[in-house]
Amino acid sequence: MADFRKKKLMYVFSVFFDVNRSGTIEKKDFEIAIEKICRTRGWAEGSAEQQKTRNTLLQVWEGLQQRADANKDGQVSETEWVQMWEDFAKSGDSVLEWQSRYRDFMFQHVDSSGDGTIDLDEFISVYTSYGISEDECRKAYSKFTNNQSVQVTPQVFEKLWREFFSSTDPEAPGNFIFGKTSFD
Ligand SMILES: [Ca+2]
Ligand SMILES: [Ca+2]
Repeated sequence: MADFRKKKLMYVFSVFFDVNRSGTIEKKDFEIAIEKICRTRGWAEGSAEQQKTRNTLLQVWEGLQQRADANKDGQVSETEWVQMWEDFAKSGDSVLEWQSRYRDFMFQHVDSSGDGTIDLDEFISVYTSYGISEDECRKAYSKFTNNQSVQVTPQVFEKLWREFFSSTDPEAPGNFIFGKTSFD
């Protein structure tokens, strides 16, 4: 796999999936993510929103585990993660079910106003919660929206998302949708 693509995949692994920084992705990471999201949004345990978030993210985990956890130890290691993306690229599939589920979840999560586009403030609010600086978020947003000239609708987001995971072109706008502007 191209080094550049691998760096992007490892960035997403560490910052968005391995939430507890244990070095592997496991169910616990999703449990923590669910709790954090619901706390941030003020959704009580047992509320409809909390249950929906929980169901969706646990489905993402199950789908990811099924595809990636080759040795069935309940953890997705870095090697397994990269291998899954290699296999995926070779398969010719356009998207796996867990990937589109996670993508749609993230879109709805970031679009907190629910107007069908991700604006800069919404982007900053969510991506800084993953530890990315506000300045970096601004730069990244500007890059993938071509200086805010592109409206981030679900269709645009889907295209950028696909670019992030597949493109080897360092200038592809999709490279920046996870808030990072350089992978050197
Ligand atoms: Ca972990
Ligand atoms: Ca494993």
